[in-house]
Amino acid sequence: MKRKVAFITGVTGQDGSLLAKFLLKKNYIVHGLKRRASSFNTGRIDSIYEEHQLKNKKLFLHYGDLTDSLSIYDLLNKIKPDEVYNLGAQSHVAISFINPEYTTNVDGIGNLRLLDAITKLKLKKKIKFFQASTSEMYGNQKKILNENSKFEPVSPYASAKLLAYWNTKIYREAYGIFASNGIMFNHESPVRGENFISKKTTKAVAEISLGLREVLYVGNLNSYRDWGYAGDYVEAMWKIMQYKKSDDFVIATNKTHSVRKFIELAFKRVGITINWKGQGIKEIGYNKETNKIHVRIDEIYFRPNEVEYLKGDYTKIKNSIGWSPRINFSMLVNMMVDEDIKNLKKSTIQFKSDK
Ligand code: NAP
Ligand code: F7E
Repeated sequence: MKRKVAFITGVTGQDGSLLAKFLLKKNYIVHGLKRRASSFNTGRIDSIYEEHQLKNKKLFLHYGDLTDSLSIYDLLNKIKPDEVYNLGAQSHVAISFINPEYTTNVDGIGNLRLLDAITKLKLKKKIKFFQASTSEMYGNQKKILNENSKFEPVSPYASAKLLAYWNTKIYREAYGIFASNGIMFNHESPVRGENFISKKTTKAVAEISLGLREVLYVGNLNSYRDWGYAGDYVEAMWKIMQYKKSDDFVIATNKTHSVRKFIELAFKRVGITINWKGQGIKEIGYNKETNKIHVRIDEIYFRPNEVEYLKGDYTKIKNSIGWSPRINFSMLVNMMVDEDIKNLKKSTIQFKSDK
């Protein structure tokens, strides 16, 4: 059988690297877009690159950028993929307030560059397109959200993603492209970026448990997120692309937990019970047994606008495509803490033997 060809933007990121692994296991040929950087940015895919590229040429990386129409057009023309997964983005909500124009260019117009290239190329092959849309598009509604809920973005990241969401729909309807949106709620993994609250917490907890630091500084403890496991979410992306028709699907767990709860669970994994004292920026989280302070608030992590509560209803994808999450919240937190401890121990041993 002819091997399918996938093109992934954001292949060096959390989801892109997990999706590349997933598709390679399914015998795809995978092409990924990577940005030029002054230091290596392929840490998440180096192991699979060695395994697959050197042995039987299944994984190819190409320099390019979502802000560069020429590179996008040229690569699609050369690769002629069966499936395009647009996962590339400036994906940090707080940073989108600092770099709103750049975020809009990459996250909003980047999507348009891909969609427009697909229509203009007029390839014989029908290219399928997946857009990594986000629960941030809903903004602050404090209710369970599904495909019919209204969008009320409250950050430049969310409005850029909403532009991409609409253009995905518009190109589907106007040009008949197979173009689907996965409206994804937060999803994490051991390879999550280190400035998202999940990974920032689990890494700090691992360091605290090994005596390498004492305090974790955070912002808003009281927001709620619907946290799932990224490995489950890349499977959902692929299933959406194999479905009989293109459409928009919420990918979520239908559960929500506070940042505070995430932190408590992560500490629990290493045997520390966190108690809370004080209010606002004076609030602290301390070890119930030793009284040592392990969590403090730093205002720099507050956002100009906050999404306080997110919870997604994944009934549509469950009933139509047969996808459900496998990893629950506590399994996710434990997995991330365990992996961070393992990696830290490895690097400490490495450091000692290097000395
Ligand atoms: P991530 O770890 O931040 O990865 C983003 C990827 O995009 C990286 O490979 C990054 O390259 C690349 N990128 C950034 N700017 C680019 C540009 N100008 N041109 C080309 N590539 C660029 O994000 P993620 O968590 O894997 O998320 C994947 C996608 O899903 C993103 O679109 C995100 O907005 C969306 N999403 C994520 C979540 C979530 O909870 N994870 C939820 C909903 C939607 P470098 O490695 O060089 O930085
Ligand atoms: O924040 C609060 C913060 O940055 C989660 C992205 O993948 O999911 C992600 O966006 C919550 C927020 O993720 C800190 O204020 C407290 O309420 O981990 P986060 P996010 O903003 O929800 C959506 C679905 C995406 O699409 C995005 O690409 O945690 N929080 N203290 C903190 N957040 C961070 N980053 N750092 C703190 O110290």
